[in-house]
Amino acid sequence: MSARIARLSSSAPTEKIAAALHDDGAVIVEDVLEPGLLARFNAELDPILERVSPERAYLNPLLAYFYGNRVRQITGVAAQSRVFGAEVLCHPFYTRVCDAILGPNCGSYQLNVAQVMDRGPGAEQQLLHRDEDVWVHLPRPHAEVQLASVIALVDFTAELGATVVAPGSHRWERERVAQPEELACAEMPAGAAVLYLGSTIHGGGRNSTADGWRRGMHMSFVVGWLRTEENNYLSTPPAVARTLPRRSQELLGYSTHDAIASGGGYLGAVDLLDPIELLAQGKL
Ligand SMILES: O=C(O)CCC(=O)C(=O)O
Ligand SMILES: [Fe+2]
Repeated sequence: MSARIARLSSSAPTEKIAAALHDDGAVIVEDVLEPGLLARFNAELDPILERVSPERAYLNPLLAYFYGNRVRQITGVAAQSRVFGAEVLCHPFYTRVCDAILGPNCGSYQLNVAQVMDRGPGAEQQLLHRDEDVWVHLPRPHAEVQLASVIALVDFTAELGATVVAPGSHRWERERVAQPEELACAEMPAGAAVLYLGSTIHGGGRNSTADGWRRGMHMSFVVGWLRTEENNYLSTPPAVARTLPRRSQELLGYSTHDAIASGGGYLGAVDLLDPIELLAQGKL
């Protein structure tokens, strides 16, 4: 694993972060979550993770193989962690990067999936993949539809299973397989994040430690006109969404996707109205 991922600080100009993503398909950004926020988030996750078993049910055998049985997962994080729902999900850092990467290709973007992935001892390297392959029917080439990330909630080391990325692979032919020397390991301190495009090859790393857990926040965003991987309206139903900031409600898909200004139409209406307004009026 001798390839390198560009490294920037979260205080770097958005254009620099976006340029690294467009050039290399991935970038490590340090200090995405400030220490106080990180500590409060982890404190909220601790008791939830205590109750989670790595042996869990999955939609189908492929997903069971993909995640394996050594990973503790928290899904529907916005409904389980107030810190996530009110502060991490709508963090201004993600807004400015998503505005730059996804903004030009949609009326608005939304959360695709939010999962805490606590990869335990014995977790094997995930099958290397492109996240955007869930939308296999989307013709190629296409504009950028997804920005994905893993936030390190503990220090990410190679031994602990830091995310593995193939920089530049967003431009490769579909069939090309990443060779070991083309892979980079996203070693980074807690609070940093590795950001990658939907078309960049990557995967969770192998946890070769005897007793360490690699706690990461897998969070990705997608243009508002594609169906999301996690059903965010059911995972974070109106009763919970109502208590979250409006920006988080938007990201959870409660607002319509309005492309009328671009000559398109709207998506996601309820009773021909914008559900986020119905939520605000107590009608949802
Ligand atoms: O946990 C990681 O490092 C990456 C996870 C991932 O790529 C995925 O689940 O799609
Ligand atoms: Fe992935």
